[in-house]
Amino acid sequence: MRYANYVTGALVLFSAMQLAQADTLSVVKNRGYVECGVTTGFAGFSAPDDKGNWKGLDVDMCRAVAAAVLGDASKFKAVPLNSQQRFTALQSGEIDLLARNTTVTQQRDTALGAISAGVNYYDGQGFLVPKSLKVKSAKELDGATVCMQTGTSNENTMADWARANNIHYKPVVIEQFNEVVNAFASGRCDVFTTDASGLASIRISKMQNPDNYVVLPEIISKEPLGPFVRQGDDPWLNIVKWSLYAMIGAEELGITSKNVDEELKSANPNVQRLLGVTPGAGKNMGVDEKWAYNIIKQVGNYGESFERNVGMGSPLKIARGLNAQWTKGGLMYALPVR
Ligand SMILES: N[C@@H](CCC(=O)N[C@@H](CS)C(=O)NCC(=O)O)C(=O)O
Repeated sequence: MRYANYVTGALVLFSAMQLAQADTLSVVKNRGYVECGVTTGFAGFSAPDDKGNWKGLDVDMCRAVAAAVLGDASKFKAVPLNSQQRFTALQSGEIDLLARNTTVTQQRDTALGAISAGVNYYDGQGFLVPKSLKVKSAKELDGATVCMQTGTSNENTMADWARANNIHYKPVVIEQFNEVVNAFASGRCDVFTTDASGLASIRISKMQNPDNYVVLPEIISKEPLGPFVRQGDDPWLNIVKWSLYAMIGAEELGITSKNVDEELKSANPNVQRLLGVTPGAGKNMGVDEKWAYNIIKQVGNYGESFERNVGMGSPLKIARGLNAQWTKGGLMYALPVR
């Protein structure tokens, strides 16, 4: 019921706004920065550091688009949004881009006036529990109180999974992220359910003693997370989509923020096209031929961003898993720039 209201409300707002800003590229160029929807603070994916600079794998999407369009990765404004607020902010034109652990689903990609621009993290929904609960498997959660956030895909997935597995649970659904976290930390609920990446982040950055908590082995859904833009603005959709592909493709080609200047001399035609040495890709999108060079130089390739923000070089220590390159058994596969 709650979810239905949220969807209906969003649709009403969408039709009222009627794509007020169809030409997002011009709007962004004139404004001089990208308005980028992120979370209210989710370590590793989108959170401000102690100096107030927004960092994370999703924030790198904001930075990549800023680098591609404006030549400067710092020219974006992070707009913090909770799960419930995100699609309305996109529909109303408050943001140019939603880059915030958002699962691509058929409904979101069609009926909300939003459209997916790719997947920057393949995830699945899981469960975080205190070790004191003495539960080793999600199958033992019958009778548990389960915390989750309003307006997430996690609400419905939890209900579907519980029904299928004949598990009865008491949902505690809260709109503000920090309030759900506090409800869980204080024992108001036994379990926190959301994307496994989110659970890793919550465990490390929000729990006073991470060692007292464990993520259960079951992953109950596919949660392909990625950026969204408004429907009806294909040139902008292309820019966001190809900014992500530039990062993924650069990793496949072995181009990094460190060696990108060297790579300008590469004899590989794929490298030459991506870096704008052979022009065309920039013109096709109405941006500078150095669009991908600027992304790679200032933000790094996908692997660099992954390691720095959520991988082994970060507190989260998440393995590449499904997010490895397709050449290494993962799902990250950039479409070719040619
Ligand atoms: N991938 C799921 C869940 C994403 C989500 O919003 N997760 C919560 C985690 S509990 C979150 O990011 N909260 C941060 C916030 O609201 O600022 C979805 O797209 O619905």
